[in-house]
Amino acid sequence: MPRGKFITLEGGEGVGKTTNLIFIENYLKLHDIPVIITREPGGTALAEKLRQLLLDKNSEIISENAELLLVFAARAQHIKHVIEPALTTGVWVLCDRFTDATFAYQGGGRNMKNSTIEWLENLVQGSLRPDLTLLLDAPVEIGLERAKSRGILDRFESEKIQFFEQVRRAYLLQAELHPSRIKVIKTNQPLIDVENELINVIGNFIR
Ligand code: Z5A
Repeated sequence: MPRGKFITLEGGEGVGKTTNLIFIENYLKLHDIPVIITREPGGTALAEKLRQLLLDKNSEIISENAELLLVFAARAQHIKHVIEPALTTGVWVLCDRFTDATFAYQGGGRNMKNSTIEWLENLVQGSLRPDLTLLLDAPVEIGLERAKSRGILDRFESEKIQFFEQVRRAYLLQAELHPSRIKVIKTNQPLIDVENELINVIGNFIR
């Protein structure tokens, strides 16, 4: 049985990851591709608990190292219990955020060294990397406006605008570094146009 493909969705606040994840899942199913959707941080019972700790804005101040290690601890569980078992049985995995988010948020947002993140990436993931990454990109103000309209902001969403600008820049840099894996899709356009671009990219990928 061929190994499943690992597709990740990335982008800053409110760019439309969750909205488009469902669309992509349906598109793959239409093509008879077995697929699961999952998210980071999260995806297992322990990883979801770590997610709550990471997003809780009433927690004690979380140090940058602690934040980075919590993200990778959740990822280690997720890979072992969800991602690898699916891929090895031929199921495709569609994941809302993965390690590009660490380069963007902890690297770009918190100014942590990429070499530290890369070291943890190799430790926790071995050779596992996404086969395709869809980077949804929109100006920071648009994404934040959309995210705010949903109500209470979490620990990350409460950061200042400069943080999100740094996150966005770091994401776009990741795309420049990995042009064959990461496809940038602008989401400051009507949803129908975003969906058409997604069909284009994923259609090519399937073929
Ligand atoms: N984090 C980290 O620091 N390091 C890591 O390694 C990882 C994560 C993996 C949780 O992520 C946090 O964890 C995240 C970084 C950190 N920071 N935060 N916050 P999350 O994925 O749960 O959180 P999120 O980025 O806040 O996701 P989100 O706010 O749910 O945004 P979204 O999924 O991209 O957007 P959406 O819910 O699909 O869309 C937002 C609204 O816009 C919604 O009402 C839509 O109907 C609307 N929308 C979407 N597309 C359009 C278009 N094209 N036009 C008009 N309206 C639209």
